[in-house]
Amino acid sequence: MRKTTLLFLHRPLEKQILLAMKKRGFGEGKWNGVGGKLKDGEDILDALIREANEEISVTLSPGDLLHVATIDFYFDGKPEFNQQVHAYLAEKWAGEPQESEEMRPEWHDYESIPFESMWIDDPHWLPRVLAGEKLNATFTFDQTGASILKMEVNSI
Ligand code: 8OG
Repeated sequence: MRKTTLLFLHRPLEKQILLAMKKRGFGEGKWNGVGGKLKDGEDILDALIREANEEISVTLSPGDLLHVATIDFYFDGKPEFNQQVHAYLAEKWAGEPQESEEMRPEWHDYESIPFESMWIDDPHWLPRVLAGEKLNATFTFDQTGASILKMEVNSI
């Protein structure tokens, strides 16, 4: 299955998460973390560090990235869309998050995460990883990704 990466910067003491508004491409108009596909020869951490730099101009060290979830996404009747998302949190980075052509970052309180403008699976796992859990999850969507047909979210 195709692997993609996803990273949320957060401030655990202030209970704030950095979300970025995707300005173009897949997921346009949604708040999300940063990340994307691996380039040839990259591993997951290389890809996350590159994407965080390209999308919001922050610099991360591999040791600052905490793996919090592996999520398999299946699209009913559209196996070419299936993907495995490797989700991370970081509470240390260098640089001030900046807007790019692709993303507009903004801090949000854990209590007021705008789930109505995010991927529909996010309310089922993001609050749990922010509360300190590590998860393995599987979501099956309909062909368009507009509804969840089946889901399983397990603590590891
Ligand atoms: O490179 P591209 O823009 O296609 O990467 C898509 C990004 O979106 C990547 O960071 C992984 C992330 N992503 C999905 N599905 C979901 C999802 O259901 N929830 C969240 N929060 N992010 C997702 O591809």
